Amino acid sequence: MKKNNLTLGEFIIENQKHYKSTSGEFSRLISSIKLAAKIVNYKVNKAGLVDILGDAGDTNIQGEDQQKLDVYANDVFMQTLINREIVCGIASEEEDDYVTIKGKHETNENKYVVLMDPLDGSSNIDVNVSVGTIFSIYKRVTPTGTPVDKIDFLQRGNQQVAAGYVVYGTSTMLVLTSGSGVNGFTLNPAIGSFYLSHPNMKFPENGTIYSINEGNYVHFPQGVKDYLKYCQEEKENRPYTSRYIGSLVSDFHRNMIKGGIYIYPTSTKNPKGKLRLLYECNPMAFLAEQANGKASDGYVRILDIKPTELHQRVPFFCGSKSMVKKLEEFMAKYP
Ligand code: AHM
Ligand code: MG
Repeated sequence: MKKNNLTLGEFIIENQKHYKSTSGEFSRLISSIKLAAKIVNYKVNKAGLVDILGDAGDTNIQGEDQQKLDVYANDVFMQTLINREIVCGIASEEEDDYVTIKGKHETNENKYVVLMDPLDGSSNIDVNVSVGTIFSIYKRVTPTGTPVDKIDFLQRGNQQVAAGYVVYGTSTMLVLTSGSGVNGFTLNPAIGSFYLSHPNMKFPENGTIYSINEGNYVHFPQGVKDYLKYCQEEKENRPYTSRYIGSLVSDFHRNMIKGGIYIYPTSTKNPKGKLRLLYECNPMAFLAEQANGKASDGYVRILDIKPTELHQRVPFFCGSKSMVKKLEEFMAKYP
C-alpha cells in the first residue's frame, strides 16, 4: 500500500510498537480524539450558517468570554472521552479543575490522562478564520486503581506520551506525534477519514517568517524588541516576512511547513505571557521538537518547566531552531 493511502487508524496500528502499549488503549484513545475532531469539524464548518456564533454568556476561569463553539467543542471532547471510559482524567482549558474518570468498573484502571484546549483561537470564529484543537497525553504517575490526582496533570512536558492538534482550515488536518516524528493527516470530508498526507513533517532549520502580535510592541521585554528590529533589518536574508493569524495552531502549522518563529512574550499587559503551559505550550513544544524545531520561554526549554498549576501561563517562543536560538541570544542580554 502506498504510504499516503494510509488512514490515521491504519497508521496507528502499523506503528503500535512505538507506543509500548499492547492493550490497544492508546489506539482507542486516538480513535476517540479523531471522532470528537470530526464532530467539531462538522460544527465549525457550519458556524456561519446556524445561530451558534457569539458569546455563550459564560466566563472561563481565565476571566475570558467563552463563545458558543468553545463550549460545544469542550463538551464534545469531554463527552467522547468520558463515554468511552478510555482515560482516567481530563484537564481542559475551559474547565476550572480536572475531571476524574473512574472507568468501566469504577476501578480507575485506565492509565492515560488528556489535557486539551478544545478550541484555540476562538476569537477568529466570527470572521471565518481557522481555529484548532490542541491535545496532550501523559501516563498517570499515581498508581492505577486509585482516582487520579493533580500531580498526574502537573508533569513536565518532557513526559508526554503523545501530543497533537487539529487545524480546522481550508482542509481539516490532524497532526500527531507520539515521540517518533510528526505526521499530518488530512480529513477527506466525503468519506470522513483522515489520510496520511504529510509524513515526517519537519521545520526548516531556518526560516523567514515571524509571527507576533506586534501591536503590543511597547509592552514587550527589551530582548524581544531588539529581536524584532533584527527581523526588520535589511541584511543577509532579512527583512523577514511578518505573518500573524492570531490562531496558534494555524500560525504554528504554517511556520512548520514554511520555516518561521511564533512569539508570545510576556508584556506589561500579560506579565506571565498569555498562553497556557499545559494546554497549549507543552503539546506544541513536543510537536516542534519532534519536527526538528525548538520551543523555549526565552531562557529555558518549555518541556523542562515544572508546572505548578493547571492554568499556568508562560511566554512562548517556538519554531525553526536557528530562529528560536537567535531570539534566545537577544533575551540573554537582559537576564
Ligand atoms: P485562546 O485559547 O483564548 O483562543 O487564546 C490563545 C490564542 C492563540 O491561538 C493566539 O495565538 C493568541 O491567543 C492570540 O492572542 P492575541 O490576540 O493577544 O494576539
Ligand atoms: Mg487556547
